[in-house]
Parts: sequence; structure tokens; C-alpha cells
Amino acid sequence: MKRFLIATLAAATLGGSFAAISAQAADDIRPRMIRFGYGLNEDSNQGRAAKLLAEEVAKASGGKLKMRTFASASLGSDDQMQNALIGGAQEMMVGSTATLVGIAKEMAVWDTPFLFINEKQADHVLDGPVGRQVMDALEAKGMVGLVYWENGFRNLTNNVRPIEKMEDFNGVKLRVMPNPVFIDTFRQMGANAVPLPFSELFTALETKAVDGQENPYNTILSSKFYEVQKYLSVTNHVYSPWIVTASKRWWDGLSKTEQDIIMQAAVKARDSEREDTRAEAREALASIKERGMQINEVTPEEVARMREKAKPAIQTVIDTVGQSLFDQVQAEIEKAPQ
Ligand code: KDG
Repeated sequence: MKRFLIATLAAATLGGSFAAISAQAADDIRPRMIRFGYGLNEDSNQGRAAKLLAEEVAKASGGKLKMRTFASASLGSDDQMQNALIGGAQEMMVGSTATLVGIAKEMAVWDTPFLFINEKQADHVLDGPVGRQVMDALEAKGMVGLVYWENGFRNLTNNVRPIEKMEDFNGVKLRVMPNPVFIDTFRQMGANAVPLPFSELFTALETKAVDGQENPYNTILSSKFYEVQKYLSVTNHVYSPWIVTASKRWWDGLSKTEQDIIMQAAVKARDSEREDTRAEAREALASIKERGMQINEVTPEEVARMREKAKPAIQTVIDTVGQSLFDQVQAEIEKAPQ
């Protein structure tokens, strides 16, 4: 709850600079090296936000907290980094909530197909009490959730055919995140769902081990999937959050001042990352088209058929997280600003 209050307070005060660190508080800051790992490359929305986070942490701590960022899964895939945080071998990371389901099953609620219809709903729910409640489930497993960043609405790419109707999934080897709801959803739709870590995805596409994948426009651009993919079919079938996490073993050893500095910097990076991601996404389709991909928008009627077909996967989410949490999320969505 304390971090929820800090995040709320930080968001309220971040118009200018952070509250000045008092002389006494400065004594509470020890020189530290913080290893921050992530999966996309440096020149991505994820990489730019990681760089900003490191700059803000250094600035607010008078240079004592040095965050070194490691791009392109150089510290490992999401699940490998998660295990390193739990073991205390790495301090922080950002990655997909979908890859955390094996650690905290509550994270599966964010995998619900078609859960959010726009970013306003996503921000309202993720930054609100139920988003924090889901994050807090990580603590018993040795991780601390700080903030959610935006991966974005996911769309399909493949080399077999444009996906214009559900039947077009048939026979397509579609890479999905290693997550039961994603596997279930796309199997229900007729694809051959192949779970792979993000770090193996480009090679799998290049070698034709898989025919396609699904990710937000930003990732399709920054990971250069247009070099190895022919068709982009717009479905916006699920909104993917990223989550910034810390090793609980390490976090609990920080002073309150150090924790507040990192939390406030994470909130500032969150707000900047969302703006950057959305601005880049608005230009993305034109950029992807210029790079040779053939783009089709799946019709609302066909998206409705996909939603219907995905219903058993929604039941998988409810069975995983419980009806109560699922209903709390739905109630928060209802309260979101239009
Ligand atoms: O760190 C990168 C991954 O966490 C993230 O991009 C997950 O969307 C994802 C994918 O497709 O693996």
C-alpha cells in the first residue's frame, strides 16, 4: 500500500522536479550499483524508458545510485531475470506481466483477450487499487512490483496469408508468449500456438521455425520484424502491460529514502514511456508499410467472431485468478474515464 501512496503522490508532484532530498536523507543513500535488465533493444520504447529511469535515479540520489541498464535480454529472458531477482543475483528488470503468471497467478488477469478497449481504461485500472493488488501478489514470491509501463495493444504478423477471418489462422505456426492463456486463445482460434521466449523470436521468424507472432506496432518496428514478416493484420486482441520489478531481498535492504527515489523515478519513467509509446504507435502503421509489410484491418465482425471463440480462454483466466479478482477488474474498467 505504501508504494501505491508513493506512486500516487509522485504522480501528483511530478510536474516539476522531485522534492529536494534533505541533507539528512542524503545520508540515507549509500553508493549502489543497480542492474536493470530488459528484453527489447536500446532503440525501443522499452529501452528509452529504461535509460530515463537510470538518469532520474542518478539525478535524485546525487549520483550515488548508479543504475546500469542491460538491453536485448543480455541478462537473460524474462523468466530468467525474474528468477535472478528472486535469488538476489539481479536488482531490477522490466518485462511482460504475461511471463510472471508462473510466479504470481493473479497476473493472468491482464492476459484476458479484449480486456481493455483503450489506453484510458488500461491506465485507470493498472494504476488503481486493483492493479496494485495484483502487483502485491509478487511479494510473497520474492519480487516487488513498482509500476506498470505500456507494451501496448497486440497485433498479428505472419508470412502465410493476411488474417482477414478466423479461418485464416488454420495451419499458421504462431509464436506466442510462454503463457497458458495466450496458448489457449490462439489454439481456440485455429492457429498452431508455439510458446517461445521473446529473446528467441526474431531467429524463429527468420529461420521459419514459426510463421508469425503477435506484438504491438512499437515492437514490430523496434525489433525489425518487418524484415522477416510479410503480413500485418490489425486486431488489437489484447493490451499488454510491462511491469517494473525489483528483487524483494534487495529492495527490503534499501533505506526509505532510497526506495522513494527509485519509486518516484519509476513513476516519472512510466508517464514518459506511455507518452513515447503512444506517439510512436500513432506513426507506426505508416512506418511499417513503408518498410514493405502488407497491412489489413480485421473487420469488427471478424473481431467479434474472434472474441466469441476466445471465451473459453477467458474462463481459463477466471479459473486461474478467481471470480472475485476478475470481477474487481471489470468493476474498475466500468469506472474508467471515457
Ligand atoms: O522484455 C520483453 C518482453 O517482456 C515483452 O516484450 C514481452 O511482448 C512480449 C513478448 O512478445 O514476448
